[in-house]
Amino acid sequence: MKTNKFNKLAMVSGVTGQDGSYMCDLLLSKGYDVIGLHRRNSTNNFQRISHILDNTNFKLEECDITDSSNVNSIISKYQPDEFYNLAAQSHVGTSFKQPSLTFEIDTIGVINILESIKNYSNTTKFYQASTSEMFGKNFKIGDDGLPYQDENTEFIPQSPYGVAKLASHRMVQIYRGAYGLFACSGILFNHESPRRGENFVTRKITKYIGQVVNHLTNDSLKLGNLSAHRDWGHAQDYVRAMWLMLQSDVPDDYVVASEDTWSVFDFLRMAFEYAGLDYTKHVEIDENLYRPAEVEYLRGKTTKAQNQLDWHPEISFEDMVKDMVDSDIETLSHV
Ligand code: NAP
Ligand code: F7E
Repeated sequence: MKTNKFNKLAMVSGVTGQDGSYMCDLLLSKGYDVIGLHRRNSTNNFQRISHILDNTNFKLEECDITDSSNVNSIISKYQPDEFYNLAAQSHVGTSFKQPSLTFEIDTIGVINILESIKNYSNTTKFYQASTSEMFGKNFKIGDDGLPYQDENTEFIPQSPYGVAKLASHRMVQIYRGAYGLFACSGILFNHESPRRGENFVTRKITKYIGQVVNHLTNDSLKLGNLSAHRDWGHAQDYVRAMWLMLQSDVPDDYVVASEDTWSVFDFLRMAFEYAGLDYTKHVEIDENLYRPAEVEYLRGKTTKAQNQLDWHPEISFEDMVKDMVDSDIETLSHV
């Protein structure tokens, strides 16, 4: 189906997630017809896409990427111009508790899509959501003496999630080299937004601030390791990089990052200060929230994406923190 034969057709898996929802917003704004793939849940979770459900260029289809027959029937039916695979078990902490499920979704699910594109729709351009978590403990030292990771840094993952994502990253390279598929991976560093899942650390902090400001909680905020450093950007900037990869002449892999790094503690302090709150009165360290293995330092170098895709982030770390705090204070004022 192409709802309008002049429009390009894009398929987005993980449409109920943070990135899937922003990707659909971007594609619809560019005039695409968009098919969003979601898996069946006992209750609908369309909060992030409620504003596009009535858009005539947007359609939802049920598809669990771990079911190859389901994936085959959807891809062979629509043969999309572009496929953005944003579906995953994306929580690193959860991947230690559910390693098999994480591998099933984050590796086997990707193979299902690649096989299906190869067999039924081999001109479809494919985007895979790879991750800085694949670098694990590894980094290089730059001319400025600071550690960083780029496309040539060796991957030494530290979590079941990182291993599963590295396996699918390599699979994308194999389908590109062996079968000539137009398949790209974005090695994306952490990106956040008001639509970020509530059990990732940034959103956990800003949602708590929204609850305190609106007098909805007397509980403390329990957190784990505050010393880890992350390269945090805004999801809206990052979905633009994904789209640019599929518009380029040659398929390739790209690091997408802000080139800056902050600790979890930095994020905590800045978010509380912006809301006019004293974090020392609210935060409690809970050893149970520490991970069995941690990635301590991430800072991406984006020279390749800047030079080859002309991609540059537009939203600063400080503005991203403010955006998330403002949004949670506003949303929770209506509760
Ligand atoms: P997210 O908010 O957790 O969204 C994940 C999406 O995947 C949800 O829509 C989820 O559906 C869907 N999903 C999970 N299992 C599925 C299955 N078996 N079949 C079909 N759909 C399934 O993640 P995100 O932050 O948007 O991230 C998007 C992608 O980028 C993920 O692959 C993630 O691993 C990767 N990534 C994220 C970051 C980041 O910082 N955000 C950085 C690097 C890479 P439900 O709503 O039903 O759970
Ligand atoms: O943890 C520490 C935690 O879960 C960030 C995913 O999008 O980015 C994300 O993975 C840091 C870690 O993100 C809590 O130990 C402390 O050091 O927000 P996070 P992540 O693990 O970096 C990568 C690039 C992805 O690809 C993933 O899909 O914060 N931390 N206290 C905590 N983390 C959580 N979740 N909850 C805490 O209470």
